[in-house]
Amino acid sequence: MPVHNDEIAAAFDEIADLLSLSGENQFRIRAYRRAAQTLRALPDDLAARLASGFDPDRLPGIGTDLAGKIREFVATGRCKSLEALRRSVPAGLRELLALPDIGPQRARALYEALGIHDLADLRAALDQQRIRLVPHFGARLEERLKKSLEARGERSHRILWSVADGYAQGLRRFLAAIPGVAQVEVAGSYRRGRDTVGDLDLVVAARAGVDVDRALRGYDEVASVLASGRTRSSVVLRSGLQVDVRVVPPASFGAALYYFTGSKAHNIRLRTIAVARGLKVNEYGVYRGRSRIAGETEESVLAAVGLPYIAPELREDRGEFDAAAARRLPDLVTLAQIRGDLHAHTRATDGTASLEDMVAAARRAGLRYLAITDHSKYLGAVHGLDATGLSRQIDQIEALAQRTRGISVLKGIEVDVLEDGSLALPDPALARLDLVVGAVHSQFGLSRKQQTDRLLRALDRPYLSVLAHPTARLIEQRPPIDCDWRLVFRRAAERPCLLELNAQPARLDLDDVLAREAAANGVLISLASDAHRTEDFALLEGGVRQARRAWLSAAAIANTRPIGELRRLLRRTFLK
Ligand code: DGT
Ligand code: CA
Ligand code: CA
Repeated sequence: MPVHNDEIAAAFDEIADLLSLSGENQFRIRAYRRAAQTLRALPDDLAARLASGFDPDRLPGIGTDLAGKIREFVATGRCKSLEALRRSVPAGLRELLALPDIGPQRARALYEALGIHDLADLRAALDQQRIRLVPHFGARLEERLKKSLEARGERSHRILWSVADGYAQGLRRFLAAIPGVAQVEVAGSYRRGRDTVGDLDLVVAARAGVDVDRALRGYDEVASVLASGRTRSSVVLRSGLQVDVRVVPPASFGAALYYFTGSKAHNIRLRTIAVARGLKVNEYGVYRGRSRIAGETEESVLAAVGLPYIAPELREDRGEFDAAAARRLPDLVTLAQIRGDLHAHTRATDGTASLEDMVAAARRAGLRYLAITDHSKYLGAVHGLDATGLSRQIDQIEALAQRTRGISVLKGIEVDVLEDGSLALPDPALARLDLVVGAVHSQFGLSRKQQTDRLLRALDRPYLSVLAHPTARLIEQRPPIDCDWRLVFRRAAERPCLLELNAQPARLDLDDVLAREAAANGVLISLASDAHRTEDFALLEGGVRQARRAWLSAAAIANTRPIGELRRLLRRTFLK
């Protein structure tokens, strides 16, 4: 069986985790982490390269020792030293590292003080309030751990919005084609634009007598049927995704769409408001006594309780009713308002397309400006640019900008924010750029204090225009870094430095809650694709969805500005 890069990378990450749990020195641990990153970023399978005589120690950050392990893994599918480590460290201890507040030191402290071996032990200790007894832990950390454990349970079977979208579109088309079906919408968390989706909820308006349930059971992706009936069906697709379908008469479509869009908390609040006005709301309409006064459209439902339209992205019971009642709902940003993109890669580092092709693709996507921000040298995962490489790219961009019409090309870099908050390239190398995008790509597990200091120090560097994907989370794969965001937001606002809302589907970072808080603290947002391929500018749409969930209007987003204004803004981010 061929061994894929991902599997070797996962083994190296596991070794790094286990080494850190056994208190091994940081240098060795980092070497494994960097090697894992390198492997994940390779465009082709290393096993195939080895077969044709390639020596893995020619890869950046991979020395003889790691090269030997790669060869062993490719040849035998195993890694003996990993197996030895697994025997010496309790298996479940590594699970603890997946929690945002727990790094190796805390995991070991829990193990030594309370004999906590795994998440189940942790859960029990939390229930018994024993965690606060461990030195340096305390009741507040206990509370946070409880929350992240709950969030984890909820998260484990959620899929990315972008993945759900593939299923949703197919289902919508299928249901819409059933004779007698008037309207179909995908509701639930999908419609609210949450970054992950638990299951899909579709609302169908159909004439009486149309058997939507039977048609659905004939959909070729259906693996099993959970519930079946005239008005509601639930099925599970082959992928494991659950789909709930509700069928209502056309006159109730708005009310049903409203009800099944949720969120639950939003619905409950709406019902309370209705009750205070002597009305009743359910999935069939709004009622005064027995008479139905609204329900055909969502607007009619809200109007019946005296409110203007509330966009689905806002329906989380996070203040939208008060804002609606005061007629102060935000004028939410739209994709059409995004004029440019401040984060994109080319083949010069880990992108797949040339500078020229990326710029042409951005123009085709309707953008008026594009910043090229390839990686700096430090990140072991890719062939990053050093000062000389960057200088050469700057020349290329200037030459290209000269002969390009219809789109402005900005000179940038995505430079690593190192552990001490310094940047991976010296200031003079950055001075010729239009913008500097800083990003954390390593040392995700630092304590809250260390991580906050790191970002605050980065924000004191003379050249820093944008902090990219600030929390460094990867949905379902890596928790956000721990940080006192309020301090970072305040510093970013006064400096100024933009904070990014990265539109990669697994990042969507800042998330909705933090992006809203950042904007409330006066921070301007860069809504960026982080494109690595020419197709990636389409990802901006998902970023806009998250921005809308964050209550952002065009004014809160830097790259809705015309190029002249944007350039002035970027110049202010350079402190000298
Ligand atoms: P998910 O599937 O976990 O990503 O999240 P949702 O929001 O799609 O939740 P889901 O699929 O359980 O239900 C879809 C919508 O139906 C939900 O957002 C609001 C509505 N709903 C479900 N259960 C209740 C309920 O008990 N009360 C009220 N008022 N609404 C509910
Ligand atoms: Ca759902
Ligand atoms: Ca559902």
